[in-house]
Amino acid sequence: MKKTVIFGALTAAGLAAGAAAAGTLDDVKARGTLNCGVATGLVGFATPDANGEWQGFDVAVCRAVAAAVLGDATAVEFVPTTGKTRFTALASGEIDMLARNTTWTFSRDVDLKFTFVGVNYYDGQGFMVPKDLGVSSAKELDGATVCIQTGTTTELNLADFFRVNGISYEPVPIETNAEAQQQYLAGACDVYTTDASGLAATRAAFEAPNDHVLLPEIISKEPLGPLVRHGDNEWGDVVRWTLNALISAEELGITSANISEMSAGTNNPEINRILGTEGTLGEMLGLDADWAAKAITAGGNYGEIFEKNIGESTPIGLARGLNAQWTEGGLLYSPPFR
Ligand SMILES: N[C@@H](CCC(=O)N[C@@H](CS)C(=O)NCC(=O)O)C(=O)O
Repeated sequence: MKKTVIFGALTAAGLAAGAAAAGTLDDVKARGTLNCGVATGLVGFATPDANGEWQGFDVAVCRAVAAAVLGDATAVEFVPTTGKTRFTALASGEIDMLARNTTWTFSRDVDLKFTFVGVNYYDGQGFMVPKDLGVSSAKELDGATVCIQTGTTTELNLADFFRVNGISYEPVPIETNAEAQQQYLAGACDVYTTDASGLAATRAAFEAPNDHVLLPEIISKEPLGPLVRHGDNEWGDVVRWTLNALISAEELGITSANISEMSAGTNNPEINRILGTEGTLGEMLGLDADWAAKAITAGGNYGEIFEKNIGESTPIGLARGLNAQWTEGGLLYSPPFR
């Protein structure tokens, strides 16, 4: 196997969100737009379409928050971030929140001082190889060159996996997914490793997706979710409960098709509390009574957002799997709206 490129020492250490100021909700309201950090480009998750409009599963979280806070799902300034730049962008206040396949880990919470408000995609790290390589397990990758995005959990998991299995590899450090795709297709590395959802999205963009296989091993837990700075709990609550509203909406059967009808009142008290016809949940958050209705209207409930952007009917073709509702055998479980 090819041996290329040198290892770059890569860590997000040294960052601190200490500069975080409270009052993000007021800042966003005063500004009239939400500054939302997303990926630089990952089909299905966050990518500008032919008209330059951002689309995707992570983008939908930004739009839902903008709709909840500002009543306008288009009032978002999307800020592309790489694996490396995303934490500085959030810590410095350049963005109000990050919604970019980012894994919730101990050190990002405790050391970098960010609050993950929930999980919008339960993932795990996988490997993609060209079929021609003739490899059927990651354990056969001894000596391989591996394309890997810097500043990610992927780097550390990769090192752990090879160490535990007593095999060696040569990392080919990469900044963005687009670059990884290019390098991998050009043969600069034998293997591309990242979160399995990212591999599926990347492969879907290939001219000949069937010439590449995802190996069976999933070597880590990657709970991906939106995050905010420590120290601004009110803002954290807004983002957390917007995500929960999307998840609960699916569980309770609130959809794009029926939301205007349900917003007139139903015989389910929890639906009424979410949609603001009963109780004062919006007021508690510092938002309008119909904040969640606006968030759900922005792109549909969690299930609708999943199906439209990354689901089985899209080229990315992801099954719900762990991301099914708890009532369907998955891990999605919103706390109650009461
Ligand atoms: N889950 C990992 C990896 C996240 C990551 O960087 N993923 C890549 C590939 S799925 C990505 O989003 N690329 C998009 C881009 O480069 O803009 C983490 O949080 O560190």
